[in-house]
Formats: sequence, structure tokens, C-alpha cells
Amino acid sequence: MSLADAALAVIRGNDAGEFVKPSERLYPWQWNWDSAFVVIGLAGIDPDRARTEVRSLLRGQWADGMVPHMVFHPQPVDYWPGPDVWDSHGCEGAPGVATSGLIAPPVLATAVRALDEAAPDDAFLEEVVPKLEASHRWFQRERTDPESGLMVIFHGWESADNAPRFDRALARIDANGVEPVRRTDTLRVAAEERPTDLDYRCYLTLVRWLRERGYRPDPPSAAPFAYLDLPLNAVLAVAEEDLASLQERIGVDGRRARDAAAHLRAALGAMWDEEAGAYRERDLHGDAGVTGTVADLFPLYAGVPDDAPARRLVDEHLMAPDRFGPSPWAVTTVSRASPDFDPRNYWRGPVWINVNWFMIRGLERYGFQAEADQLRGLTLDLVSRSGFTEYYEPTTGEPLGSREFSWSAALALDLLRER
Ligand code: 2M8
Repeated sequence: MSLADAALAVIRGNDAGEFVKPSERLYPWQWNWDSAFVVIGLAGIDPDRARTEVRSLLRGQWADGMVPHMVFHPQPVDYWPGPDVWDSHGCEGAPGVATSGLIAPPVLATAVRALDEAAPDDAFLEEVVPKLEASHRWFQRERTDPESGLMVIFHGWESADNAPRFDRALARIDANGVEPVRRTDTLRVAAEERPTDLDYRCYLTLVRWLRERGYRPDPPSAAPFAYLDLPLNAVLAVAEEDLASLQERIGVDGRRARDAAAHLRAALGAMWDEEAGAYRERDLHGDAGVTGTVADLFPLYAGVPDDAPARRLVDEHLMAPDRFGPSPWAVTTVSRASPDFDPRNYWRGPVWINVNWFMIRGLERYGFQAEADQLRGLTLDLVSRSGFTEYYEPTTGEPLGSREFSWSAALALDLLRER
């Protein structure tokens, strides 16, 4: 079987009809950016199915525009935290289908643009573009930190769960008052590859706190965890550009989205630390500094640095074997030079295919074609050897987390198309 056929078989195998599960057993519901990646993978192969994926995710959109990070299409599955923990139906403006109350890095407009380029469909754009516009306006209204101009996240689940950059912010959370957590993930994946029980107690404490406020803390800085996450902001900046292009394609004014992209890029640019030759991150309750996680490189994806600092980021960090680069596999999610680097644990070191995809897109944006080709080749070699798993040990390439993982397959399809 060819690599493309094998990738498509993973997506078909996880297809629940209206949405593709991230993986069969570990993640049995619809997740936001997972679906967007599936749309990118299916764009040139099965556009009708890709449109269904977009529509099913948007069924979870709240009245105020938020597209949540999970949509619980009714089906009996054993997964915790499920719809009862989120209790979205008790919140103002929640949709008919149960959802979470958090968001994910918003890849959807980028995915719809890829779909439109592969298979243009004006009627579909007229249906979904206003919903994308509402979701981006929601970010501006609900999540902007007025001081930096960047978006705030309220939970690690809104970006990269247990990434070490969140450790200090999470250590401030008092998880003592919360009921015991019921882990279903560690029934399916080795505990050493997943967040700790203490992490989960903090996660649940934050969900409880947010739920009491209808998931809308006002102001955002009131949230106990309030982090200016570089990946989410870079993803939104690109999504705003993509939304503006979609709007202009159907004769709608794209100026709000173009301006928002420019503002976000400028705000991300202000996080540059010349001495470190890297971007800093900030938690609204304390300075996180340069965190040594791959988040520090995400401004590349949005074209934030000029060519010279971009070159520096690539040579000294992204492609450097003692940092994030090939040794032999790449990109690590935490620098190998960081004391927090753990090659087996979730977002604390392993290679993830979506991160590679973002970095390849960034490299191409700058015309760094040799590095983009190298990373694309490595990524495709890794999935050929180890399968479409959730994440990979960066020295051995060993598959970790959940097997037959949809976004690894979907993004491999996209990378194969570009080769
Ligand atoms: C992971 O997140 C879920 C919670 O939402 C989990 O750990 O159980 C993250 O990798 C997230 O980014 C992803 O969307 C989700 C499904 O693949 O799994």
C-alpha cells in the first residue's frame, strides 16, 4: 500500500460519519483543530467529505461566535472529561449540541482556504465565511490582552496541554478543592507518555472556575491561568489572512481580518528578545521568558521576523541538532538543551506532525526551501517507518501516544501533495 493510501485508510477508519475522531479509542469525539487538519488532508481527495467536517465542527459554534475545542456529537463513549463536566447547556449562548467551553488554535479558516483552492465552491463559502468571521471577532472581543494586543489562553488545553512553558502558571493553581479525577486516557496510553494526575487536578480546577463564569472571565486577566501563547497567536494571524482572502474571493470586505492579522504580527514581533535571539512568552501573572519550547519558533509560521532574525531562528534553533533540529528526528517540542526536555512525554519533547507542518509552512514562507524540503522528507520518513501515531520519540522514532492518529495521517497527505 502506498503511503498516501495508508494515510487515507487511517482517516477513513476514524470516520464517525459526520466527523473524524482524532483516534478511535483515546479521542472519540470531535476536536477543533484535529478536524481542521483533516479538512486540509482531504481537500484535494474528497472535498465533499471535507465540507461535512467543517459543517459538523461549526454545529458547535456558540451564539457569540466561539468555536469550542470539543464538540460532543451524541454517541455513547467512555471518555473523561465528557459533556457533564463541561455542562455547556447551562451556559448562555451555547448551541444545541454539547461542547466544551474552551477554544483551540484556530486553524479552520486556513483549512477552508486550502479546501477552496483545491475545490472551489462559492455557495459553501457564502455559508461558512460569516461563521468564520464571527469566530475571529469573538477572539478579538473576548480574548485580547489590551496591553500586548495578543490573545490570552485560559487553559493548557487551548494550546499544548502539558508543555513546560505552562509549568509556572500551573504551579500557582491550588488543586486541593477539586474532586478526584477519573482518568480514561491512562487506560489506553502509558502513564509516562501522558500528563500527571496533579496536572489533571489543575486542569479540572480551571474548568470548574471557568464554568462558574460561563467560560467568559471578565477581564481575561482575572483568569487564574492567563497566558499569551505564541502558537495560538501565530495560528490566528495566519487564519485572519486566510479569512481575508476567502472574503475577497466572494466579494466581501476583508479589511477587518487583514488589519487583525497585521496587528497580531506586530504584537508577536514585540515579543522578540534580541539577546536570546528568540521570542519571549508572557503569562499575565508573571514573566515566562524564553521558554525553550517550540512555541518560541511559531512566529516563523506567521512571517513575523524579518529575514535576518528568521535565518537566525532557523540556524540556531529550529534546525540545530542540539536544540529542536534533526538528531536524527525533528522537530522536538522542547529544546534538547532544556532541562525540561522529556523525549517520551506528550508535549514535553516528542515530535508532533502538526508542529512539523507549521514549521514547514513557515520555512516556505521565507523561501528557505532547502530546510523545508529536509523537514518534509524527514516527516514523511518518520510516518513511513513508525506509522501515523500521535507523537514520536525524537531519537529512536518510536511511536508514542495513540496509534492511527488522524491529524498525522491528514498532514502527511498534505505534505505528500506538496512534494
Ligand atoms: C489533546 O487534548 C485532549 C484534551 O483536549 C487530551 O489530552 O485528552 C491535545 O493534543 C489537543 O491538542 C488535541 O486536539 C486533542 C485531540 O487530538 O488531544
